[in-house]
Amino acid sequence: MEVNTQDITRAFIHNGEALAQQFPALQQYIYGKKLVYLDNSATTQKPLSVINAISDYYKTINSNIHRGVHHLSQKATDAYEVSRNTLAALINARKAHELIFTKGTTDGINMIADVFGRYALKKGDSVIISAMEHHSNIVPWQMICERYGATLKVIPMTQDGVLIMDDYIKLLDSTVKIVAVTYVSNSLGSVNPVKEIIRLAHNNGTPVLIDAAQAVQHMPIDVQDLDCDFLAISGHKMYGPTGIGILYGKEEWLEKLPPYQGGGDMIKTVTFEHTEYNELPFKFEAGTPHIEGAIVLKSAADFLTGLGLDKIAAFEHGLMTYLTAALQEFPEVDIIGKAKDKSGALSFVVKGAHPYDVGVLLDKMGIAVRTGHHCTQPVMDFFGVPGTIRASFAAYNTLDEIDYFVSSLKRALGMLL
Ligand code: ALA
Repeated sequence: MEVNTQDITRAFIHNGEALAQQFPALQQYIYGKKLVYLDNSATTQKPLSVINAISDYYKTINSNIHRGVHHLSQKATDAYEVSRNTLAALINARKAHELIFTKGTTDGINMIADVFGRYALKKGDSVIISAMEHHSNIVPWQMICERYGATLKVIPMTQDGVLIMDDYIKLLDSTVKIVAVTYVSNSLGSVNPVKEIIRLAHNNGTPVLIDAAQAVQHMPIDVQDLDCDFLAISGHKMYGPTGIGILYGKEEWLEKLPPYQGGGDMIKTVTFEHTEYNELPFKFEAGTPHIEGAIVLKSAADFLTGLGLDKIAAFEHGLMTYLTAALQEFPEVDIIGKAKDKSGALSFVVKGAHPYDVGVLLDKMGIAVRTGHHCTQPVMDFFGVPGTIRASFAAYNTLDEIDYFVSSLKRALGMLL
């Protein structure tokens, strides 16, 4: 593959400096080598704006929300709702109350599997997922199908890691009550045609949940344009804190689905005989939430919009193209996932070397990658590999880091093969 490197920007420049300068964790040396962090699909590092927002929260706001009349409680409540508004704008939701704060993508998917299962699933029904789902978009549906006697159906993929749309169309029949698919595969990097998946499902009268955990940090997302019914994201993969995420649901769905958990905040009135549930979004936010995380998530959203998601997508596409071309020069390397449209993650195996051993040697050279099945065991089974080595990108990575990664991989393979 011929790559014109002149077309690729070497670093994302923001406010006159390379973006990595805003990330204290990236300034570290690991085993005497400058850290090269390529495990961004697992979690991203945090910019100073996010780190400072955490500290500011505890210095000036810390209080419980939606409860106290006192100043700090009001301040916390305001900041919490301002963050919800900002995140609604980030994904272009029609209304802020269509966003529920969750623990993360896994929590959001489990929530919908549980409440949708209660609302709609019965024996003989089915749920469609895809062959490249993360375990968190397989297991909750398996559990719920088992509970109600429904069947889990799987959209197959090609050897390139591309969903087979003709087979999807064949699976879409009157038994299908919901479709749940990932926007971007965490282990293959494939970007799925989710808009078309949603359109076809809607023609069948079926709602769709999108797992956007690996998309929201890499490309603009517009839930109204996609017309998805539900969409789940995680804060920590988009430069924000861990333990916080967003579940978007169309108002009409969130209104009719039953609440997920019972507790404080999700009620209007309670007697021993009957509970009247609160309005959206509080109906789905039982108990004291991760207030700090929710408030700080605004800073992560501001960071993304400040950089520009179109610019991030174009820049990271350059990193992906550059590394793909470099890896193709290694005769012993086989890239797993060859979809034309890829984002975020590049997986590969090395003939004659276990992914774990490659990962350990790279670590000694200061490079962080993830090795293993990446919580997608069915993907590994499909490709007949025990696991892969996965380099995954963020906007702060640079072509110099990719050059160092490639030369370090060469050294590691020299030791192993
Ligand atoms: N889902 C995360 C990953 O792909 C943890 O690494």
